[in-house]
Amino acid sequence: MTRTTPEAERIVVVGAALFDGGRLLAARRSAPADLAGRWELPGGKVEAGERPEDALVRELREELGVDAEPVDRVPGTWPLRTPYVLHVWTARLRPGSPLPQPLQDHDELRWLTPDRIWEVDWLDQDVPAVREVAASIGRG
Ligand code: 9L3
Ligand code: MG
Repeated sequence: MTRTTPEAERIVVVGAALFDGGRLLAARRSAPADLAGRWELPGGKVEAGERPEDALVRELREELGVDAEPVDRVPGTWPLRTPYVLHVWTARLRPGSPLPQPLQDHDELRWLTPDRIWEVDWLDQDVPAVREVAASIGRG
């Protein structure tokens, strides 16, 4: 039987939809082994007592070495491995280029133009979120 995790028991993972000149940033996971080689919206777990926007800024600094500014929550909650759920925020990069940081989650980054968004092998879990993000670009 499948069941959805009650809201109070969920742990939110925040992912970033980072845009630059109309391109979306995708990050290739290097760990854990079952996710390695698949692409995701970079981010991570919100810690106890932390605001999701603050978690996003912290994760992007840790993982990509950049300073980012959260803009808007993309509507939707997508299930990950229990008890995690994915929320996505659009974010703006402050000056500086993202680079995978040593001993973090990624080994490659790619900026995707809208016509190339589906050319990378997104994590299954991220596909519906990326679809929503892609639609929101279309809506402007
Ligand atoms: N996860 C899935 N999609 C994403 C992110 C940022 C994370 N866009 C999954 C992978 C891990 C869990 O959430 O199983 C926690 O992520 P992290 O803290 O290892 O980045
Ligand atoms: Mg992460």
